[in-house]
Amino acid sequence: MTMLKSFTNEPQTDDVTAALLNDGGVIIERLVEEAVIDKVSEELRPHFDEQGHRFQNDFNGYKTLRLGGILGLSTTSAELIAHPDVMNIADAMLLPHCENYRIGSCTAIEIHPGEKAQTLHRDDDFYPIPIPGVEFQISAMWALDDFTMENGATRVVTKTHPENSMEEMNSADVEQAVMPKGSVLFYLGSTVHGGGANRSEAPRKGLINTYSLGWLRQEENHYLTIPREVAAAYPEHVRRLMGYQSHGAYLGVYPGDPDGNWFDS
Ligand SMILES: O=C(O)CCC(=O)C(=O)O
Repeated sequence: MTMLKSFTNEPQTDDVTAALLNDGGVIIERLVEEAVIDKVSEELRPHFDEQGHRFQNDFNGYKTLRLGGILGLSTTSAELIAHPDVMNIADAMLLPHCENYRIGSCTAIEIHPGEKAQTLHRDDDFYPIPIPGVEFQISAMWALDDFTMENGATRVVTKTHPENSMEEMNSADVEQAVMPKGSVLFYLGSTVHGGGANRSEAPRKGLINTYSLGWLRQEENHYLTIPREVAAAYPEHVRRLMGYQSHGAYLGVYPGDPDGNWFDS
């Protein structure tokens, strides 16, 4: 059981964002068909096996496989990354503070049996200057397997207050995002969270996508991570999410900018 609010049956964006702002995290259950999830998992599998170990360290763990640059590895992942309901939540949360937003990072994470719980952390902390009342990003964590208490469902410190120090966090407020495969957990950039320990016998696979305000530097440099021709083959709304768009008339302009912000377009 999780105390995080879980919606089913096409919830209203307002209800989801209200729960997200109130609790720091919220789940929409079974937002996509299992077939889509299975296709993403199938596309990622060889990459997990070949290079998933490269990201192992004290923070990510040594029994966890990870992958970045997901749009370069799995074209089906765009169905999750640019899912219309995710875009609605991101619009509501981020557009009050920017003209457009983009992917911060896309990371696939497979936590293997025996992995310990990840250190709790706050994603917004890598931006050096906080702005009270402004979330720099939101995250959408897709369950590519069922997420259970035993297999390492993401831990979320509910009602995290951005001004609280990590030491002030109460372990009683840590909830696990238990959810069936195909569900998505949203949490705020200010929400303290981390991967859970895997005490089960099978791996737990998830895909976390962050969306950050358009005037911030992206966590993962998509122009250099996703091969140019792969990026070009995606539809415009996905290319824009990768960062192929300027923010207003002055930030990140380039020849071919889809809004015509380059001086000679
Ligand atoms: O795997 C998870 O459930 C969360 C991972 C996470 O928060 C991170 O790696 O930053």
